[in-house]
Amino acid sequence: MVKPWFAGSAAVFLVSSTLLAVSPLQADEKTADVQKLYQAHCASCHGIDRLGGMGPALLPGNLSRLKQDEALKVIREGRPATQMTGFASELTEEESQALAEWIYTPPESKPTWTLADIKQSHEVMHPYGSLPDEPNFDADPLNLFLVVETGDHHVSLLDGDSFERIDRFPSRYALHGGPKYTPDGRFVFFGSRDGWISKYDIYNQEMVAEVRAGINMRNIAVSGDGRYVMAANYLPHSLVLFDAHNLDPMKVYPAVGENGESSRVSAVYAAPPRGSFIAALKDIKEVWEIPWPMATSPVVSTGHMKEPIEALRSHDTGNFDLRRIAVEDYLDDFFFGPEYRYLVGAARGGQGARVIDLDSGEKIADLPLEGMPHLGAGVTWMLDGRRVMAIPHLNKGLVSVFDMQDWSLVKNIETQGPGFFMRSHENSPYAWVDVFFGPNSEKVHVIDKQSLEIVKTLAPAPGKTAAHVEFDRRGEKLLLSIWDRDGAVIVYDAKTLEELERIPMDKPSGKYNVWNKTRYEEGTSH
Ligand code: DHE
Repeated sequence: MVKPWFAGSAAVFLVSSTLLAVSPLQADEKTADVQKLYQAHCASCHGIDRLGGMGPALLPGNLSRLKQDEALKVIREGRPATQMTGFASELTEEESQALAEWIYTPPESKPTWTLADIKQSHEVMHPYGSLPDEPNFDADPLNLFLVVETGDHHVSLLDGDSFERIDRFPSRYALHGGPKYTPDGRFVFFGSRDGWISKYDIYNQEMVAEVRAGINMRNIAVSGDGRYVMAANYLPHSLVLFDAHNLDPMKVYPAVGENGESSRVSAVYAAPPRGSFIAALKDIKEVWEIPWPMATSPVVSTGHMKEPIEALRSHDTGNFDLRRIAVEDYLDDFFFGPEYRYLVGAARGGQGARVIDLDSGEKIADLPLEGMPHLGAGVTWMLDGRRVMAIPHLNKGLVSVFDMQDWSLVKNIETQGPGFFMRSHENSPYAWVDVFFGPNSEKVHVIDKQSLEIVKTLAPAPGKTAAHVEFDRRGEKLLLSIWDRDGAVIVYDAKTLEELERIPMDKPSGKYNVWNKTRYEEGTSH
């Protein structure tokens, strides 16, 4: 059965209580009134059809991170440091409330976003090759950090040695997923939940190109040679391929299974040793692999991938043709072994995880994981000569450690609540995991990677969520976010665990070190 287009929206059909209390005719009138209000006050920025414009899209799927009472507050008071002004003097409380409810209802007809729409959204501010090729700063260009600040939708560029800010620039509304660097670390691509891909030139601190891949996007991936970008969408159900130079759209892959069913795309990943993109499909039992053309020379050759990554590729078709791997379950949220031969995917509905051999397409193991393992947050390290992977759970206070040779469970480490992100570094004896959900969200655990015991629990800002760690390129220092409007990024000594510095930031979320990301460091996400 083909799913309705809005399936999975966090706020599916939030029908207004005021609408329920009235007759269908009155309800129609109310809807017409609120639509008029929307067209008069909101459409010029958010689009006549709520698909977004200068402001974000106002559709249920896009608003899933914003509670309705927060939306009402934004309508009344505006959003600081953005173009969104408050409408308290122009709209009555009732009108504001009606608008805040209506934007959480699906539109009458299914929104579309075609290749023509993508092309029309495309803007190149500085064509590839038009800006100087040398960094205009003295900092080590491979030890920079990008910090996404979700409070006022900005990004900070930090020197990874001095922690001075080199730049702070506005991002699109609600970035999600890690920004992805080109292998030389010069350019970075950001993806927003609204579907925007923004390419930023770190050496010149300029946004160089933008394009909108979809209406509700999950994330983006960049090919191992930095030449292609792939976007994964919930709405429409598609993957979209771009030339990374100027973000020219190349191809749209409608997400339709062999059986004709349409699917949301949960995420797309780059698998550099295979020379391919791997996509997770939410509503069909398939994993997709799309190989990119082979580069003429290897581009990344260090980090825990000791071989030049392009040379490791096990096939050489590279023609962007789709390979479908049939799987037994709906697989979501992936983790990959270091060589990208094995994929670990979480099965829908808390049914554990499956290990798939990407070469043969066969399932080789079931991982006994109850609940919701957050595989995207996993890290690996060597324990007694064997590689292990560790993952937190989204609904349990546990970190599960698996042996990646025989996929046996080594240990379940109990934590003070469910965690979201886990991080380490090859040079650090510790792995860090937050306690994102529940009453202990101010806490962060430090786990000894050899004894598998929690050796320290920090609560650096009582009452405020502390989450997401990223190490510097050498694994000597690390950054931790205090996830609050009056927040900060805290710099720690990775060995002594002493706090070194606190850099004020506006609700910082993820942090991304150029070296760790481009070298596929074992303790971080890619
Ligand atoms: Fe994320 C990465 C999925 C909710 C912040 N998140 C990812 C990735 C996936 C994912 C598949 C890896 C993609 C990548 O980096 O390219 N996230 C999901 C969900 O399915 C989930 C649970 C529900 C949803 O509605 O999307 C979800 N994520 C959240 C949040 O609520 C977070 C905490 C706040 C926010 O900004 O939305 C959040 N997700 C992040 C961050 C990363 C991320 C900061 C990148 C982490 C990294 O270090 O790479």
